[in-house]
Formats: sequence, C-alpha cells, structure tokens
Amino acid sequence: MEAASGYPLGRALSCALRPASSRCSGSLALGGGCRAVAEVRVLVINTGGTIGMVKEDKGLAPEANKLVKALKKMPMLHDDEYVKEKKNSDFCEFPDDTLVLPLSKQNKRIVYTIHELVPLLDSSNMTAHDWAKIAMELEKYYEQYDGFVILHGTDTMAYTASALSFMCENLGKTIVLTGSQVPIYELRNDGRANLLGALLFAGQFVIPEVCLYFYHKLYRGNRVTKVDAGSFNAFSSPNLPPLANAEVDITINWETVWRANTKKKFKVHTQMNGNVGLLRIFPGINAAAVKAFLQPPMEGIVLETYGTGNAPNNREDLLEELRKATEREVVILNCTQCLRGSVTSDYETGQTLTATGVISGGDMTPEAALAKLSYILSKSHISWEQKKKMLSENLRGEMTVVPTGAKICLADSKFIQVIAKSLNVSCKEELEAIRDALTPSLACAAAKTGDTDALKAIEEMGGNLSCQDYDGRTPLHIASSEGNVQIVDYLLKHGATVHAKDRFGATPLMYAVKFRHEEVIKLLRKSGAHLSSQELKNIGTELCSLAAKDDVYGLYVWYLTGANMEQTGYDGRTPLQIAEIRGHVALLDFFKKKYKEENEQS
Ligand code: ASN
Repeated sequence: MEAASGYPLGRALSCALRPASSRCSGSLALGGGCRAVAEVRVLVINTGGTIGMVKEDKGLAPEANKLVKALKKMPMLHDDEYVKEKKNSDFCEFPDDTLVLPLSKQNKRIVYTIHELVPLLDSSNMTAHDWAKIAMELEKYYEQYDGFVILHGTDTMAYTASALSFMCENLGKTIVLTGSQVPIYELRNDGRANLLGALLFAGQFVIPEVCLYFYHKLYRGNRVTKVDAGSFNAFSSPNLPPLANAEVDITINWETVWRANTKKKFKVHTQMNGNVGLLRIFPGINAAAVKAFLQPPMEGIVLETYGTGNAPNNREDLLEELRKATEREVVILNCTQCLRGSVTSDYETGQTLTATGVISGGDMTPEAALAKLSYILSKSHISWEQKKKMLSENLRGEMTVVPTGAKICLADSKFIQVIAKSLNVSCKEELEAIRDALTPSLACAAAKTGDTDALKAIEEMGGNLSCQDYDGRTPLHIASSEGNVQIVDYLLKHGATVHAKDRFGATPLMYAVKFRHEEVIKLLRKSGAHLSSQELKNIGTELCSLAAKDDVYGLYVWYLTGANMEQTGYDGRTPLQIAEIRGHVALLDFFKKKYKEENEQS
C-alpha cells in the first residue's frame, strides 16, 4: 500500500530540501521549533571523582549540587547568551539547568544536561551496584540524547569503563567516561579540558563504544588502565592505539572503532556476577592461600601471570589447586602482569598452566578480563562450555583476535591501484587516503544500486560502511530512501549506525518515513532507530496536515516510527480531532485500531 507521491514531507525534510537562503538564519529548522540543525544533546551523568571535589578537613571529597553552578561561570563550557536568546524565542523551552557549549569548529551546538547520582562518590568506593545505576540511567535516557558523558573518579575508571562496555548491549551511541586529576574548581586543573573534549566527542561523532577521554586522547574504555597517579596523562591503552587524538585537529581512527554488527536494540545488562576476583602470582606464592581464594562462592578468577602467561611448572602443589578449581568449573582466565603484550603458548611453563584448564585472556587488561568474567558468569541461561567459548571471543573489542584466513587488503583492489598509479601514488598512507576519499561515494552508490558485492569489497578493503558523504549521508541513509530492505539489513549487520545524522539533521529513519518505506522503518526500529525527542515533539502540525488530507498511510508510517499521534498541531487540535471534524471514516477507523492494539499490548 505504497502511497502516491506529492505528500508534503516531514517539516525537517521539507526545510532540508529548501535552498539554503530560505532557511532560518543559516540553520535548519526541525519540526515546528527553532532548533538549529547543528544542535545536539548530550547527557552528562556525574558519579563523583576528583573533577567535582573540594578540599575538606579530611581531604578531597565530592560536593553535591556545585558543578552546574560552577560550569555556568566558565565561558568555555557554557554560552549563557545563547541560552538567553533561545529562552526569548517563542518555541523553545530550555530548562534552567541546561548548559550549552560555544559553537564548535564543526559548527555544532552541544546542549548538555547534568544528572548527579546520589551520593557522589570517590571512585574507590564504587561497586557493581554503582555500575548498574549508571547503566540504568543510560537505558532510561538513551533515546532522548545523542551522546553520553560519565564523570567519574580516575582510580577505578578503567574498571567501570570495562564493565559498562559489556553491560551496554548493542550500543549505537557514543559514551565517554572522563574525570580529572585536579578539581575543576582549582586554578590549574585538567577537568575543564577533559570535560570539554568528552562533550565534543559525545556530541559530534557516532563512535558506538564505551570510551574514555583523558589528556587529549579518546581510548576504548575496556583497553585502558590507570598508569600514573601524579600526571595529567594518567591513562594508557597499552595494546590498542587511541580511537582518536584531540590535538590541533581532532583525528579519529575510524578503522579501529568497534562496531557491534548487530541489528538488535540497545539494552543494558545489570546483573553482574560478584563471585569473581583477581589473583596476582609472585615468586613463592603460597598454595594454601591460592586454595582459600578459589573456594566457593568464587566462580571465576583472573590469574595475573608472568610475561606471556607463564607460571611455575615446578610447583605441583600450586598446579594441583588450579586443576581442582577448574574441575569444579571455576573459570580461571590467564592475563599477563606486563603492561603490554599478550598471553601466548611460547613457553613450557605457560603450556603446563594451560593444561590445568586455565583459559587464555589474550591481551586483555586485568580490568577488562574481570569485567568480562563477571558479565559472562552472570548469564545463567548459557552452558559452562558456551561461557568458556565466549571468554575467548572478542565481544566488545576488548582483546585482539587474529583473524584466520586470507584477507583482501587495500593493495589488492584493482580499482584503487589504477587510480593510485595515475596519481603516482605508492605509499600505504596515500593509498589509504584515496580509499577514504572514495569510500563514501562508492558505498553510497552501491547502496543506491543495491550492490551487496560492492559493499562487501569496500568492507574488505578496510572501508567503513558508516562513512558519510559530503552531505553527511551514509549508505544507510541512501538504502533507507531507496526502500531496499536487503541492503538496509546487510548494512545493519555490518556495523552501520542507525543514529547517523546528515547535514540536515535527518537520520536514515527520517528518510524511510519521507519515502514511506514501511518495511525499512520496521527494520530500522528493530535495530534501535528512533527520531530524536526534539523531532518527535514537533511533528504535530505535520500529522494534522496528513489527517486533514485523509492520508491514512502517511499517518501510519509516522506511527511506525514511534511518534506520539496525539500531538497537537499549531491550532491545538490533534489529528484525531481533525479526522472527526472532517468525517474521515477510514482515518477514524485507523485511530480506533491503533488504540485497540495499544490497549492489547499494555
Ligand atoms: N580518588 C579519586 C577518585 O577516583 C581520584 C581522581 O578522580 N583523580 O575518585
């Protein structure tokens, strides 16, 4: 039941397609409001940490209800003029505690709100219960914000980042943990720069990972460890280069960014298993102490061993305790004590340890290994064998797994080679630059023509299928406009993000609605796509206009997006009231069915 063309587009898109000169003050109006296209929303969850601490008699401690007031006085972190202007405009409500960054180089306005958890904690006091609190907050507000920042103490930030990376299942938005070594209220501090950097990443880029931003670098959260208590450069990611560097320019290492390859919606898993622990071996370790550590209720431990995963193989008493534990199905995950490197099977001492039933933790940090263990052991519906298998797999980019089988590399692409030759290019970096320049156009063209093979080839060359063209469109935007369900499905399974916004602020879902592709809308929704809260708020007039024209299908596709159909138009009437006044029988029937369906669901 594809509708006839000529339907007035959603206001955002109709505005998007108008010439730039007719747009309101150089920015795009979305819906009925005056929101600039470049406005993005970030939720900051403040859990505590030095960044918001003040010196008390007994030392530094977090102080509640102080941060927002202080930030409002910092011009680099809040533009009060902009808020005043917005408050004076007719359509925009800005709650009092709203903060706004000055306009960024990327021409975006990052509007942010701080939610303070109670009580604020020194991160040394944090437990899995606090991780669950953060995760639930993320789930609750997931659809209302474009990105998230978590303010956290540095002492256990690597543990929380690792835990959240597993607890956040099918993540599609950017989450950035940050904090500081010196309180933001002090004259010389690192809090301001860290908060600013974290907001810029969370607000401007879709990096669907739990990240950690500190001292000009964005890291994968489950790869970091705190290495310095007295430096602003407190974190290191020994086995994975940073995801991004914020130097004079921001450079993102898109090839390293982890993509979930899933079509499922975001959800959080909060029931972590607490019967886990870390055990560091040392020369002469006491077997009785190891035995005691491995007793019930312990279900899994991370064993921190020497070098490439070695332990003494002349200590039968110790090996016996480890063997007995694995036979009782206690999981023992082997990680190196070294800062950098991986567990291997190079040494006899390491192989003897493996023979006791210990599993290799590869190049995972102990923090990530502990979090992974706690996460997997909490999944009660999977078998012990399955759990062990999952521990060896790369679930969130936490470990390096060397791919098996031949991989096509950049140099294998005839197309790129021909171009490179005519441009006199020979070095790898230049080849990569050509690939990156061509990928968006090639991938969007492949999405338009429905060429899965071309998409596969681009991916195999290391091209990113979430790449954006000159107008910020991704292949998913194109496939959604085309209504090509197979390509949409392929892209979703290969890491394409449903949250990408083009230059006009429109998501793939918005295009699917615009061109009325019902099946694509359903597929995108299943993968967690949603219209932003701002867009949802402002579609009343559009819905009423469809109701006035008795356009049942037009309303139905909006309904599929999760839009609130009871919104009023500019004259205060709902689409249903308009249908009643005009006596549109088919439309009234649609509303009746919709209410019936909703009642049955609730
Ligand atoms: N003790 C502090 C904390 O972890 C350290 C910091 O944030 N720099 O909460």
